[in-house]
Amino acid sequence: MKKGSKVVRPRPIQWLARVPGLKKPVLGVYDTWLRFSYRRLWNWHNREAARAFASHPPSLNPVQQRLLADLREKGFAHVSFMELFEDARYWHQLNELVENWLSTDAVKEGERHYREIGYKDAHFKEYLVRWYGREVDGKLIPWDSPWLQLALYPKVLDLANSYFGMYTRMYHVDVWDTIAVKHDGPLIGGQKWHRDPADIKLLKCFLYFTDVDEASGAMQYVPYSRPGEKYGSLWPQDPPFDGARPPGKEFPIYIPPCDWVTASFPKGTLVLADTAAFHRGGRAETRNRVLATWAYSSQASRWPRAFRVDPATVPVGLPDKVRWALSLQGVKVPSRSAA
Ligand SMILES: O=C(O)CCC(=O)C(=O)O
Ligand SMILES: [Fe+2]
Repeated sequence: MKKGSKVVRPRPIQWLARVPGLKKPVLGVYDTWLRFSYRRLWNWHNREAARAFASHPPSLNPVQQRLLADLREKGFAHVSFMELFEDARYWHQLNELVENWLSTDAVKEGERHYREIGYKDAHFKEYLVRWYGREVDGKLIPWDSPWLQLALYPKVLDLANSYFGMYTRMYHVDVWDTIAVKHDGPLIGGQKWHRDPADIKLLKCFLYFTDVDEASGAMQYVPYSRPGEKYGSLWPQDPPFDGARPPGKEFPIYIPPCDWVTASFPKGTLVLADTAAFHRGGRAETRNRVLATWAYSSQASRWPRAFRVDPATVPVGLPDKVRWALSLQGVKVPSRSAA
């Protein structure tokens, strides 16, 4: 397995790999099998989620249908929050939460530190101040987290599930403040062209709380670069272990800039992208980019969820799609009244 990959192996494999002398052979054989079988067994691993979804297909409104058509066609879509959610109060609530967060000392200190010295020896995603924190932390978040609720909002979740043709698994949620600083250091983290590692089909959402353009680190995306498409076989992922990071110099030779799109949109835009395709973003130079972001994979994904929902806060009687999204199927959760 590639160093640094976060893939979770089954318990028995983990135990066997702890026996002295067995680590290398056990992981070698297991990982070879996983690499061989992941794509081949993807539909099989997702069969129950697909069946459950097919037995209760959501009915999508015209806006959702347009987004779904765009996603299917090119892996990329956008819409204004108001057009999709039709709820000005909800938008103002979220916006106020973000404004309050941005004015906290912790965020201001994070921005100041990166602008003054942090950027000099940054090598991954130090250019972000994050509401919840690094992906690896598996942070415990409460059920009523406004950002979790946004990611589970039926209009968005139904769209994600329709794109996958199954009940999806939500694996990431956060709010990012992308710090603007002009410098000539190397591109780092998500600023370099890459395919995400979490699955062979993905859906990431980005809700803008600032106007976003190239100077504020807008994401760039290559339509038709998902597996199986025109650019899909260039620098493929290594599923389920890793995405891909093509060499920056060669990239524009194989994929000319006229085939890239830039997610420059006003505040209040929701951007949706299948990030198994090539994308990059987050090199802000003049203005910070502030967005909420969350992501869905298939159920087959071996990638760890970046957060945990505090089980004591989860209500009973959740819809199936939410239970699948949070892997709560079959899990008994205590009701609030019983607590
Ligand atoms: O900051 C960006 O626009 C890039 C983000 C990214 O690569 C990702 O969320 O997978
Ligand atoms: Fe990415």
